[in-house]
Amino acid sequence: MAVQLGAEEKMLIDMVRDLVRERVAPRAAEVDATGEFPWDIKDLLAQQDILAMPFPEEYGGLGSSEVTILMVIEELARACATTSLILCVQQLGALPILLAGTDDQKRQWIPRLATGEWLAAYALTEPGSGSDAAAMRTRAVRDGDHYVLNGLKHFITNAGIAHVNTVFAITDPNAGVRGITAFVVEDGTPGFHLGKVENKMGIRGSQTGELVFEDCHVPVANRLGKDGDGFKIAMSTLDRTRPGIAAQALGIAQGALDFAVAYSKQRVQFKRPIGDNQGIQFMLADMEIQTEAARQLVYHAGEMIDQGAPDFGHYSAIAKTFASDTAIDVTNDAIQVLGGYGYMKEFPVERMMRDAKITQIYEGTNQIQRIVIARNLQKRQS
Ligand code: COS
Repeated sequence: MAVQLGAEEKMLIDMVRDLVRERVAPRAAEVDATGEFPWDIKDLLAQQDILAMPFPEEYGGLGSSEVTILMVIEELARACATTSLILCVQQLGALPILLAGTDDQKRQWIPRLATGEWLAAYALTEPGSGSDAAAMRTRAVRDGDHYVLNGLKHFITNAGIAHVNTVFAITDPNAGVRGITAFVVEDGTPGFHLGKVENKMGIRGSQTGELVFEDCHVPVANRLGKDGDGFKIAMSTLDRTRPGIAAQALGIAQGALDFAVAYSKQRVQFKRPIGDNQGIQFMLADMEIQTEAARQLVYHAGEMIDQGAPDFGHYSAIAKTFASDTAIDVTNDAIQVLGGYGYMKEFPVERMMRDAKITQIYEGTNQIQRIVIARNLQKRQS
């Protein structure tokens, strides 16, 4: 399957490739080492309109196709997974507004997300509700023209740096999944603050932390959809964004493979480049087979979304599972090709392996993806 891109999209991908080589790749190791959010890179993505890609033109965005967004995420992740996550989460945090918001709500928040002036966050997970998203405890109680939020969200990407936080909370504790409602909580809202910031294995430049709600008054005007719509909004958002994580995993795998191939050509042992050995060639070939297979699944999921296929979530889950498992296998093998050098921080492949691990976990573990896939299979036959 060859994805057909228009001339503009091709130019955009070429521009991103140059940008990554010149500006992103040279910063990647430092971003990982310091663990600080790369504001300069965020500004660069904003200036180049990359953060505008997921948003419709009428709200100041580029209105890019999902396939193009995935290709850009892939290019960014080849050099720096943290950088690619900035685009992924801008889409993740804003999608509930695009899917369920009114025109007024979209006009209120989307244009400044599209320019990159504001960042977005998606706050679903809590200490006691990870895979079981419906087990959340954060409460939202209606009080006149406000809701009062109390609770804690954790492992939230962009915690404390996002202006627009999409937050899911229980409005009816007796209604199960139909008692969850979605809100936008803006940075600076009284009763809303950053809690603990996590120290992570990978994607270290991305800020992950807790969001704390203590009698936080959120206007009714900030509710997305109706009371009780929250769980469906959360799930249909993830159906659309999981291919972004798959694209990130694909980019990491491609970056590690590129590095391993180059190394195998110049590293000499036993008087010849190690890449002349069939043992290494077979490893490189297997890495390429997996990476290329992942690419086809990622682009296919994007095309399903672009076409509005009714079961695109099925293909999102497949792409995310396969691409993230591939990223782990390929980065692991890349380290092996480099031998002892692969284990050292002087070379990028150990960082790539640490970054790859999260793609098997966030936006739904690969075990959850398999549940989604299996349930879809059963539904098709019912
Ligand atoms: N799109 C729209 N609606 C969906 C949906 C989807 N993809 N998946 C489920 N729903 C709806 C169901 O139709 C059902 O609605 P009704 O009660 O009206 O029929 C409701 O949501 C509950 O569905 P279900 O019974 O399948 O929910 P479960 O509690 O069993 O959870 C999983 C389903 C496991 C798929 C869900 O909890 C999940 O995705 N967990 C992972 C969460 C995650 O990805 N976290 C990462 C956060 S971002 S880093």
